[in-house]
Amino acid sequence: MALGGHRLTVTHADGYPVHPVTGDALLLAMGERYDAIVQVQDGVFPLVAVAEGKGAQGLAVIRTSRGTAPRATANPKELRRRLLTVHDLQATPDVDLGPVAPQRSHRLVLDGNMSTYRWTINGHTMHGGAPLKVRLGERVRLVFENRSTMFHPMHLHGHTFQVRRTGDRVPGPRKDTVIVRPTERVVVDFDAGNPGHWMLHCHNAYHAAGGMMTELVYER
Ligand SMILES: [Cu+2]
Repeated sequence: MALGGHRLTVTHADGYPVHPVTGDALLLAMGERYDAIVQVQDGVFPLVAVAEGKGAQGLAVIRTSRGTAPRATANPKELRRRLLTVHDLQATPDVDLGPVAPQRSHRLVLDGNMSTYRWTINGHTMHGGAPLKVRLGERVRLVFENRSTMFHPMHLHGHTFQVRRTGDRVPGPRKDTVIVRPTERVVVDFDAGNPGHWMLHCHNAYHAAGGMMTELVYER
């Protein structure tokens, strides 16, 4: 998404503060939330969200003075300038989980295709796979590997995680939903501090309904 004629300064990811970063466009998925500050100019401007992999887009209009409204097909040049992604962001120290070594790690291979419309985690749909186990007090690592050609915004209930940037060591933002792009590997860490049975699923509802869900459970 982008706002024509403006730059965006992202300040929060899924409600958690990040060191502010300025760019022209922002990549976000179903379930993700970003806060951004813009210095609104004088005029009428298109706020455009372009759907990945489709020839469709959404439009809102920001108006601060008289002028002609942009067309529904408005295509601001900001969309082709600096695109901010989750990997540009870093949590502020007050919400950084710190460099604790994970005591447990789960690998989650995301797969599926448009012809069968069966979307899987480690080869299983929700009803076929074993739950992911954790124990109270552990630092847990989730490693998402996307082997499909679709984006998967992965969302964990009951917890927030910290995305690890390149090399798995650089701390990224605190979040509860993270996009895993095709062929991408994304690493997140969280503290297991909320016993229960929690869903972990793709936030593209069509993919979740097609099977891309699993459960996180606490061992005693
Ligand atoms: Cu998905």
